[in-house]
Amino acid sequence: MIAKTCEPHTVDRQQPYALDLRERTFKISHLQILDEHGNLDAEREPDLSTEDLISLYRAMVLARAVDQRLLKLQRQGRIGTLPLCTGQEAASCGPVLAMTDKDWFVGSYRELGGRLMRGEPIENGFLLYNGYEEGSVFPGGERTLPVSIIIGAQTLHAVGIAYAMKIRGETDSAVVCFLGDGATSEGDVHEALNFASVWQVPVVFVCANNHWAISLPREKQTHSRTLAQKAIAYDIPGIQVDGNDALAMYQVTKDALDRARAGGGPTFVEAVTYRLMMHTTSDDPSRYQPPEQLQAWEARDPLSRFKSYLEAKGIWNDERQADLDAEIKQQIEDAVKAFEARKDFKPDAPFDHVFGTKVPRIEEQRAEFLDELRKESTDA
Ligand SMILES: Cc1ncc(C[n+]2csc(CCOP(=O)(O)OP(=O)(O)O)c2C)c(N)n1
Ligand SMILES: [Mg+2]
Repeated sequence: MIAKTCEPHTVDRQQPYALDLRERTFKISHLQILDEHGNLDAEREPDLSTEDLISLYRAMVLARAVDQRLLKLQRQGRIGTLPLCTGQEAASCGPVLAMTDKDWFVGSYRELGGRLMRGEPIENGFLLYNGYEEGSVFPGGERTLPVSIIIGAQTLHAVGIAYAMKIRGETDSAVVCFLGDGATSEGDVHEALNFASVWQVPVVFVCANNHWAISLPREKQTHSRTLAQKAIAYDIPGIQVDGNDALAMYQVTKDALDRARAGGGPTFVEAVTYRLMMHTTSDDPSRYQPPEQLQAWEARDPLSRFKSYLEAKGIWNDERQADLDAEIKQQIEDAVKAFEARKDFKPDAPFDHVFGTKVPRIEEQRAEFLDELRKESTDA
């Protein structure tokens, strides 16, 4: 069989032959609506109600407070290892405001704010990072996938879900999939992008470029000047957004979701943000993070700029802030109490979830594990 050569319409046969990469013709657009001082690009201000704006701010403040409380609990030995999300609140809360309950949230582990906005109880974080399986489920959370620690793997799940939607003819829902900058070096992500485009499925990838993959700086992990440009190879629109600007994150996700639901296919959003705390509680960023870089990003905090914006609109003030802080403090304390009062820990629960049905080899391992545990408690 003679294969027909198929030339993409973007190939310009008049271009002089050259291997010089300095001539790059693609362009990546960048969206920012609220700058780091809270100044607004009024022409691009999203059409959001006061209620929506306050719920967005509340979610970001709550996420910050829960994150800091989780860190303290870990340092006191009351909880296990966990990743911190401080600084990245806008990158997940903005997108979640644009989502409906019918949309699927497929996340990594850096989207605490977005998860809380999806209705996940605060207690879930405490449970999850203390080894309770129950921390991965919640009533009404059927379309919110559990935290994925396997870098990039969730992007395949997202595309699979979106493909199922397409087959079923669902046109009122789409998938928002979160990943990190480091994940773009995983094969899974490229397979996911490839099939998302081949099948033209309704998925929005939100890639949080927080400048680090543990201690590896973004520029040592990829030579691409932007992460958004990676989408071009798959013929997926790729855009860079100020990931600390909750309004821009909301707007870009809304536009991408509208496009996806209308059959327009996938979008790849690079949310430029920064991890203000350690990678996880077992990491010490002072060993690799330039202090001036941290300071520069502290000044671009997503919370303070959003607060300034609300104040300028006349819908926020110190009194409301004090009320919110007190309410959140109480809410977190209640969740800690509920979590620490639980006595129903089932140490062999992970064995329940390896396969859907019982498998002899897993059951042997369960028995061995429980036996070891019994021995340890009798020795103690
Ligand atoms: C497949 C896989 N490889 C390696 C790891 C170990 N690991 C955990 S977090 C991480 C860095 C991920 O960086 P990035 O995607 O930028 O996400 P971030 O942690 O910055 O949110 C790595 C390599 C893992 N969890 N999964
Ligand atoms: Mg990263």
